[in-house]
Amino acid sequence: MNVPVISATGLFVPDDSISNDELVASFNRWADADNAANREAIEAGGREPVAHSSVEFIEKASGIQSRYVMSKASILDPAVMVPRLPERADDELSILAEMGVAAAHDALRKAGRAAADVDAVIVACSNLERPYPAIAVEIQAALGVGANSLTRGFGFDMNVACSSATFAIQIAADFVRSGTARSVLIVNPEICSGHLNFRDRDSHFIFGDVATAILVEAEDFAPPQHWRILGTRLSTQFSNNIRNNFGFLNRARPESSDAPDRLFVQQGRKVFKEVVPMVADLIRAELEHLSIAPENLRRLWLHQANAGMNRLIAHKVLGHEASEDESPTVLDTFANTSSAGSIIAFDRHSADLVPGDIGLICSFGAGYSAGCVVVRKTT
Ligand code: CO8
Repeated sequence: MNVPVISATGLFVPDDSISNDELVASFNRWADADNAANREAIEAGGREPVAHSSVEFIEKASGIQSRYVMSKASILDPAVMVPRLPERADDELSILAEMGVAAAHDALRKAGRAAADVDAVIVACSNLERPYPAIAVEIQAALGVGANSLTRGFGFDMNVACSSATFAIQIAADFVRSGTARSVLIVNPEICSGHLNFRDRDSHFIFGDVATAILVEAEDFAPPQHWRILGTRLSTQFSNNIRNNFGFLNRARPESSDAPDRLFVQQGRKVFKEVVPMVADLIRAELEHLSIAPENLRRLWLHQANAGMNRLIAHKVLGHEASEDESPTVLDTFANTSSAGSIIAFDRHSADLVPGDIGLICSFGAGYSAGCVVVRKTT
C-alpha cells in the first residue's frame, strides 16, 4: 500500500486587512444611525436599541485583532457592510478559483511539482460561490492539472464547513493508499466575509478571507522533505448551533429572501462548551490508536476560531498549559478563516521542526464536525 505524505502547503493572503478598531468604528456608526432612524419605535418600547460593539470584548472573548478581506471599503461603509465583488463573465476565472490557484502555485513551487504531474484537485471549503461546475474542475483546467496523468486528472468540490481541509486530507490520503491517485492537490479558498452579517454584534468580528493549498502525495513520488501522514480520524455529530440556511430552495420559500439566518448564525457559547470535549476526545482516540504519548507531540496546529477554545483543547490533550511554540496562534491576525485556519498555522509554523518530530493538524466546526491528521517530519 502506498504511504501518503504532505509534500507542501501554500497560502494566498488578500492585500487588505481590517483592524478591530476599524471594524468596531464602522459597526458603531451604523448602530447610531439605525437607532436614530428607529428612535420612535425604541422610545415606545417596540424595539431594542442596537448596543455598541467593543474592541476590548472582541479581543478578550476571541483573541482576534484583525482579519484579511477581499473587499475592505464596502465592508467598512456603514451604508453597505457587505463585500462587493463584481460578477465575472463565465469565461473569466472565478474569484474562488483565482484565490485557490494562487495558493496552489505556492504549494506546487515549494514541492517542486509540475501541475501536469498532479492527478486530482479537491476544493474543500465552507463558502462555495456556486454549485456547479465544480471550482475544483475550473482550477484543474487553469493549472493544467492531470496533463501527464493516466486519467487526464479529475476534481470535485466538498464542504464540511471548518473541518473541510482535514476531511479532504483523509480522502486524498485514501486515494493515495488505494492507488486511485499519486498526487492530490487540496485547495481551501474561503471568502467567509460573504456569509457574515456585519450588522450582527455577536458575530461581526469572527471571520476573515484567505486561501490555502495542501499537496498530498505517495511517499515514493514526493520530494525528500515531507510530512508522513501517520493517521487520520474524523467525527461528526449533528447540531444546529452553527447554521446557515442559504440555499437554492430559498427562492421556493414564501418568506422574505433576506432572513438573517441565511447568513452565518451560531450559539457561540454552546459551540465553545460542546466542541472542546468532542475535539479533545477525537485527538486522544487517534493518539491512543497510533500509540503516541501526548508528550511526544511536538506541535498542535489547531483550527483557528477562538484562542480560549485552543487553550482548553491543548490543555486537555497535553495535560498542561500549551506554550505558543506548542500550539501556535494565527487567528490574532487572520481571525477564523474556516477550513483554512489550521493549514495557515501549519504553513507558517512548521519549518523549524526537525526530522522525527510529530505534530497534529486538527480542525473543527459546523456539523458539528472535527478531523485530525497526525504527521511526522522526515528528512
Ligand atoms: N461587543 C461587545 N459586547 C458584546 C459583543 C460585541 N461585539 N458581542 C456580544 N457581546 C456581549 C453579549 O451581549 C453578552 O453580554 P451580556 O453578558 O450582558 O449578555 C456578552 O458580551 C457575552 O456574550 P457571549 O456569551 O456571546 O460571548 P462569549 O464569551 O461566548 O464569546 C464568541 C463569543 C467569541 C463567539 C465565543 O462564544 C466563541 O468563539 N465561540 C466558539 C465559536 C466557534 O468556534 N464557532 C465556529 C464557527 S465557524 C464554523 O464552524 C464554520 C462556519 C462556516 C463559515 C461561514 C463563514 C461566515
